[in-house]
Amino acid sequence: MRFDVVSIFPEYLAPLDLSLIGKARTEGLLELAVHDLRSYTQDRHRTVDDTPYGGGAGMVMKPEPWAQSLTDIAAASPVAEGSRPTLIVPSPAGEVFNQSLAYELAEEEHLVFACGRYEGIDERVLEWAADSYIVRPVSLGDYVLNGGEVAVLAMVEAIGRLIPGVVGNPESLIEESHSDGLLEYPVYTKPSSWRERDVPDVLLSGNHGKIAKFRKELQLRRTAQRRPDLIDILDVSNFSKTEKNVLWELGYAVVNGRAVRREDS
Ligand code: J9Q
Repeated sequence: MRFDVVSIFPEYLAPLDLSLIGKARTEGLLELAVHDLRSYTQDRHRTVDDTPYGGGAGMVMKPEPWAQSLTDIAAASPVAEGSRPTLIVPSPAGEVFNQSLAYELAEEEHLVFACGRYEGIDERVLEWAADSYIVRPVSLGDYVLNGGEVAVLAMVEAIGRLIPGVVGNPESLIEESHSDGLLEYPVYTKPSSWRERDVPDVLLSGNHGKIAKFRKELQLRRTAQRRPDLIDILDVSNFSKTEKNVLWELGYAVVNGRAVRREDS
């Protein structure tokens, strides 16, 4: 798999030389190049931004340096004739990045990331790029970053680790893929008693049936507390009597295979 990243702050992407992704690059499992947008400018000041038409705060990234860089990168793309690389544009106005999008993008042969700064990239770049790329504006979530670089670090890690051979222990990946739409249960290690806090007894019992039941209950409790939006979309049609009882205790009834909030009374 090949990744290209275009940024006016290429040093921001230095963490991709380290750890899991750095090792995968060294081992040839993935190719990654970072390009300085300013190297595609033509003027003596290497200008990448200008004032917005129509007024408003801040600056907008000029189209031509983007066109120069994206043309070069598309020309060197490893994708087959008649197919297009994917251009990911980090933007708070994009579709939200999640694990299912990570799986989808991990199937691609060539991903190009365009890191915007300031108020964003001239919109015509995204329209123009659609001739040679599948263009996807992507958001990391509803908060404001100064630019796309940190979003790209997160996405490259989430996608890169799904490439076969990148994660040393593939059992971790299999376990994740079987994740059941609930938050993970809490984990503990030695010592069993630490600063007057004990690991729950059941985890020391060796009773694997009881342990599984205990963990599922904790998953349900913390999901209801922290991510009620996940409870709303949960398929509970195959839930056991005890699991349904936990949901009831948490204020939910089971209706048509869904957990629905009971009236407060
Ligand atoms: C480029 N706020 O924010 C959330 N996901 C992406 C972003 C973002 C931003 C500014 C520029 C990306």
